[in-house]
Order: sequence, then structure tokens, then C-alpha cells
Amino acid sequence: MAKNIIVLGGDGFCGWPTALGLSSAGYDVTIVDNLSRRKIDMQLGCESLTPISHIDDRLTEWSSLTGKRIDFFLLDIAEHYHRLLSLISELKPVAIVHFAEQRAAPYSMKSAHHKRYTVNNNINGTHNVLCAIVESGLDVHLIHLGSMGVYGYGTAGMEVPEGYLTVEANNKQIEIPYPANPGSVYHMTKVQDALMFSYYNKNDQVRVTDLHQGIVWGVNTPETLLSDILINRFDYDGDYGTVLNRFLVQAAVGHPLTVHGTGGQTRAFIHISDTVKCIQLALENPPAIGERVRVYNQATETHTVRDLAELVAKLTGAEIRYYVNPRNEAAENELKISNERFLRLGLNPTTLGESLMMDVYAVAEKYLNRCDKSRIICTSTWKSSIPLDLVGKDNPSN
Ligand code: NAD
Ligand code: USQ
Repeated sequence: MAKNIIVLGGDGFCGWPTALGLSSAGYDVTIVDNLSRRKIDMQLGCESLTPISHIDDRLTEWSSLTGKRIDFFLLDIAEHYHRLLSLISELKPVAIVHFAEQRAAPYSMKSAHHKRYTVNNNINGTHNVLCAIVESGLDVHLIHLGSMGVYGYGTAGMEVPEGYLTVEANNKQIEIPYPANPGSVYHMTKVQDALMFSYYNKNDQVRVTDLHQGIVWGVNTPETLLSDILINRFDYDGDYGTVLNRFLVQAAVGHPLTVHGTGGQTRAFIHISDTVKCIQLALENPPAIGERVRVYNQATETHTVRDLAELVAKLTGAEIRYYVNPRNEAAENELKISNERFLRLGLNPTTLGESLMMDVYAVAEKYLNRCDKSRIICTSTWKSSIPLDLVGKDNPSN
């Protein structure tokens, strides 16, 4: 009998290809989503660069192409606790994959309203899921999409381990959760999620895998490429677009590449097709009952923003411009991460290569008429004292 999996946030950028990937692998997938991301598009007056179909059309297309069925429930996990509990009790899923959070750091820093929305949505949502698992009385493995950003982006001077750090106290070696150091209100909610996982794991033996994911780049996976109706979303705007995908769209539409500060920020990256593979690996290798929260660093490589801009400029001939950094973050940092756990489980990383980058560039070129260039510059500043720079300069040291 196929195993039931609930994908919370399965209409989003990572959730949609994951739902298709798991359905394709033989799982019975149910998507839960409140479609808030589509509503935020309307609020921001900006849309995915790729035209994404209505969720019902997406699911009908998937079923007619593959014969596989994915169910959909329109439900707000931060608000509709009892509906969530009923669904879990009825479906008895072996696992819940939890993507359903407000995930953009710039959006979370736009105003007091956005900070409060992000905290209410993410923390209540995660707590409701944990509470419902316990109230259902079922043994459900919770797989949560966390963020590399919970570790912070200073220079650690060491390889960042997978969740736990060995320290010496009173001549004894002990393991403690790696110190949290969030860089935005959004990242702060991921840190608070981790505390809730730890509590429910200790008190109720809920099995939890927390995936500290790096920045996801790319657009499509083999499943989303089956039809235009299955195409994945592609964010490029200053709030939701992430750096490498943004640079590739900027190059395609003839906008200068928007490097913040000197571009010396080092970040961890993963291709969207590896996101899907990692989640399946985590699903098929659950922690034992009673095991502490299992943490994986879900990233395959690290790069500086400057190096990415230079790579995209070399490939496409785009101009690079340096803008006053709208964020309150270290101008330059080093980052080394351990991702041993996924490698040991057999992940064969899809790393950044010319042809994969050109695939994304080709998607951007195909839909460039849908790009609203006025939405490209990031206007969300972390503090009111940071000036808004709409012009940039051609050399960071000028
Ligand atoms: P997304 O915004 O595209 O998708 C999130 C989905 O969750 C959306 O469809 C949204 O409508 C839904 N959602 C949000 N709040 C909800 C609620 N209360 N109830 C029901 N549905 C709700 O984001 P994404 O890029 O797919 O990210 C998914 C997860 O992965 C997030 O938790 C994010 O923090 C994490 N992550 C993303 C990246 C990245 O680069 N995109 C990197 C690391 C971690
Ligand atoms: N940056 C630029 N120019 C741009 C956009 C970004 O220089 O046009 C810089 C930012 O200042 C930052 C870095 O690039 O230093 C990364 O920014 P980003 O927007 O690509 O990614 P981030 O805000 O960190 O968030 C994304 C996802 C989030 C996820 C996180 C993983 O939106 O959901 O948690 O990546 S991580 O960064 O590892 O914490």
C-alpha cells in the first residue's frame, strides 16, 4: 500500500516540485496550502516570472499525464488547527513535510506589520503542526524546511556542523545545539521553530528532521518540465527573488546585476532538483523513536555574491552594479559547512555549472515580457537609518 505524505505549503516554489517528485516516486501525496504566497504576489503587485497555473489545473494536469492523484486542501495551518488535526487523523500520514511558512527575509523586514505577520504565521503554524501530531496520537515523522541562516553569517572560523556542536565543559565533551544567530525576523522564526521541535521531541517523542537548507536556485525539475501547466514559480522581485535566480533574470532583461555592498557575503546554495532528492532521502531515513531532533545541512556548495555576479556577467555579458546594502549583515564572511549526512545517504550534488545556469537564463528569456523591472531593486531596508539606493555604482570602492 502506498504511504500517505502531507506536504504543507505544496503550492510554493520548493513544495510544488517536491509534491510532484514524491508522487512520482509512488507516495500518496496530499497538499495543504492557504495560497498565501499567491495573495502576497497580489499585495506586492508582482507575479512569478513564469505563469503559474491555478492549483486545480496543476493537479488535473499531473493526474492526466501520469495517472497519479494528488489531493489538495485549502487550509491555513496557523489558523485552522482543528481542520489540520482532522486531516492528520484521517490520512494517518507516515510523514508531514513542512514548507508552509513566510520565507522571504526582505518581506519579513518591510514594516512592523510584515514582521508580525511572519512571526504569527510561522511560529503558530509550526506549533499547530506539532500539537496536532501529538493530539492525533499517531507516530508521524515531521520533516521541516529550516534555513542555513539560523547559524548566522559571521565567520565561524570552523566548518559549521549539522545542528550540534561539541564543546568542552568541566573536562567533559558535550554536544549542544549550535548557537543561533538569526539575521532577520524571518530567520528568527526558524530559530524559534527549532526550540519547539526540541521541546516536543523531548516531551512527546515526536520524530523530527530539521533541514537547514541553503539558498535554492534553478526553476524546474524533471516533473515540472512535463508540461507548461506544471511549471514552477520563479521569483525575481526585491522581496522574494533570491540572489542567483535574480541575477539570471536581471541578465536576461538587461538590468544591471544588483550586488548588495561589496558582494563579499558567502552563502550556501542548492539546486531545486537536489531539494526534492534530499527530502525523499530524509523521508526514507527517519530518526528512531526517542532520537533527538535530527538536523541535516541541506546545501551542496558555497559562493560569494560577488563571484556569482562575475560568473553570470561572464556568461551573459551583463553589467554589475554595487548598491548600498539594504540589509544589516556582515559585508564579508567566510562559510564552510558540513553536508556529510546527505552525502553519506547517497546524494550526488548537482553543482553550479554553465549549462544549468543557462537553463535558468533560457526560462528567464522566454518569459522576459512578464518581468516588471520596477520591482527588481530591493526596497526593504533592515533599519530606517539605511538609505535606499536605487542607482548603485560600478565599483564598490568608489
Ligand atoms: P514559498 O513561499 O514559495 O512557499 C511556501 C508555501 O507555503 C506557499 O505556497 C504558501 O502559500 C504556503 N503557506 C505559507 N503559510 C501558510 C500557512 N499558514 N498555511 C498554509 N500554507 C501556507 O516558499 P519556498 O521557497 O517554497 O520555501 C518553502 C520552505 O523552504 C520555507 O519554509 C522556507 O523557509 C524554506 N527554504 C526556502 C529556501 C529558498 O531559497 N526558497 C531556502 C531555504 C529554506
Ligand atoms: N543579495 C544581493 N543582491 C540581490 C539579492 C541578494 O547581493 O539582488 C545578497 C543578500 O544581501 C544576501 C545574499 O545575497 O547577502 C542572499 O540573499 P537571498 O535573498 O538570495 O537569500 P536569503 O535572504 O538569505 O533567503 C533565502 C530564502 C530563505 C532561506 C535562505 C537560506 O529566501 O527562505 O531560508 O535563502 S540561507 O540564506 O542559507 O539562510
